[in-house]
Parts: sequence; C-alpha cells; structure tokens
Amino acid sequence: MEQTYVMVKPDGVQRGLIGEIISRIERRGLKIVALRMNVISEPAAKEHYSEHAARSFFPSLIEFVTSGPSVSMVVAGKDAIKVMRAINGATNPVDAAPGTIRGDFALDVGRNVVHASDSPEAAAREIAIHFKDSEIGKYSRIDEVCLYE
Ligand code: D4T
Repeated sequence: MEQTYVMVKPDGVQRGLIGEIISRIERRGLKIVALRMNVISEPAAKEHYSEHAARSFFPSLIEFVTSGPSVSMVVAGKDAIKVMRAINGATNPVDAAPGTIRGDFALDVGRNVVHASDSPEAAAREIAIHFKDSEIGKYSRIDEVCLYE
C-alpha cells in the first residue's frame, strides 16, 4: 500500500469543501490513516514548498498557505499517489477536467483548493514534515476484501 500526503488548503477550508473532498477520497476506496486541521507554520510551509523557493510566486504561496487553517492527511491505498493526483486534477484549474476537485471547484492556480504529493520521494518528505510516525494509524477498512483483488 502506497501512502501520500494530501492537504485541503485554506481556500478549501474557508469554502466549506472539507467534507466534499474527504468524501471523494473515501468513496474511491482510499484510506485516511492520519488527519489534522491546523494553521501550518511558516517554516513548515517553506520546507514543504522548498522546490519553489526561487519562483516569483513563492512569497504569495507561503503567505496563502499559512493564512488560515488547512486540513492535512496521509492517504493510503493502491497507487495512492497517482490516484490522488487524478482526483485533484491539473494544477491549473483552467486545465482541470470536470469531475476532478479542481475541475469542479476552482478557477485560479493560486487558489486550487487541494494538494497531493507528486512522487514517492515527495510523499515521504511531505508526510515527515507534517506528521510524526506515531500519528499515522494502522487499520484495515472493512471493505478492502471487496476493493482489492
Ligand atoms: P500543489 O503542490 O499545491 O499540489 O500543486 P501541484 O503539485 O499540483 O503544483 P506545483 O507543485 O507546480 O505548484 C505548487 C503550488 O504553487 C501554486 N502555484 C503554482 C502558483 O501559485 N502559481 C504558479 O504559477 C504555479 C505553477 C499552486 C500550487
């Protein structure tokens, strides 16, 4: 089972989309193994988005992502990284397909509602930024016998 880091960004929280997003994750069959709402600290935000440190949008990205509460999750399942990226849709919501979270709820790349790790390396790095090992639950979903061959 692969794990990925998922965030409902401050715009998603303020727009009342937490339940909608969690519902899409759960109904797909993915398993939420850690979950927290908090205001991400500036150091954690800068570490999370360190690959973008030199980009012009970095200051506004950090200001936005620390501007209010967000919901952080560790999501597990078969090919969870690829499946979560598909559920979220293209980074720029203008390019996101209808049926994806961004394709259904967003218009602007700087207000794209959700985040999910884009590789196994990013997932491991991001999970370690936002969660301790002891905060990640271990359980089986009762429907895993039906979800998986
Ligand atoms: P996140 O990381 O939020 O899931 O987005 P992606 O993984 O899909 O996309 P990304 O790393 O390229 O961008 C990180 C973050 O920066 C914002 N952003 C991005 C922005 O405000 N302006 C821009 O021009 C770009 C490219 C949106 C997502």
